[in-house]
Amino acid sequence: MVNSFPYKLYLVISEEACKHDHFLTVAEQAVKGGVDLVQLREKNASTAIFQQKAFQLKEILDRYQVPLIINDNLAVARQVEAFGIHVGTSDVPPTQIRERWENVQCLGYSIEDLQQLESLETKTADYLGVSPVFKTDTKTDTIIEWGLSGIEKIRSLSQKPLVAIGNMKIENANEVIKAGADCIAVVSAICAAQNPAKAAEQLRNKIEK
Ligand code: TZP
Ligand code: MG
Repeated sequence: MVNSFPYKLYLVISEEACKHDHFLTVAEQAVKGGVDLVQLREKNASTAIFQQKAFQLKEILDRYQVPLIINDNLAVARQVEAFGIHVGTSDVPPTQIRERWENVQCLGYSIEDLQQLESLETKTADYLGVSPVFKTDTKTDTIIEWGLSGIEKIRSLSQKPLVAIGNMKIENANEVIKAGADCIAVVSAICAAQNPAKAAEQLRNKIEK
């Protein structure tokens, strides 16, 4: 379990989301620009391919001492000795993750409705993903659009670190932080950028502002 959550700019990456460069290049550039936490989210890869990509990514991130989170796949997370795992409401629940991976350092859980906040699953998580803050083409099977008022509401009800995800970009990063988010998570704002390092740097500047 993490005692603190110092992360501000969280890259959620997949090979498919990277439009101009190989995902490993994008990840390295993003870290150079100011990303301080990375999640590998491979929805369509087999466990073998997912694991291979995770090892490759971790090797790069280790050089910069940036932690790796694995989306959903507990086996991959454990095999690569990731920093943690992120799960949603239709994945293995956080209480079971802790039973099956006693040393998990950072366990993220997506929040899709307010009732979830009272659950043991939410209390078990190290950080909460506010998912999604704004509608996004990157993930369309979502059930809510929290908006700034949603972040404010969750902030008033929970002490957990809040990670804002869903159409986060330079234009809205600062107001999302002001509404109570601790960290901004992005896919396309960095993965689809012509210059991922510059995109990360600009986002980081907005968050710090
Ligand atoms: N979970 C909620 S929204 C989302 C995920 C993985 C996708 C965010 O992608 P983008 O491109 O940053 O809007
Ligand atoms: Mg999931």
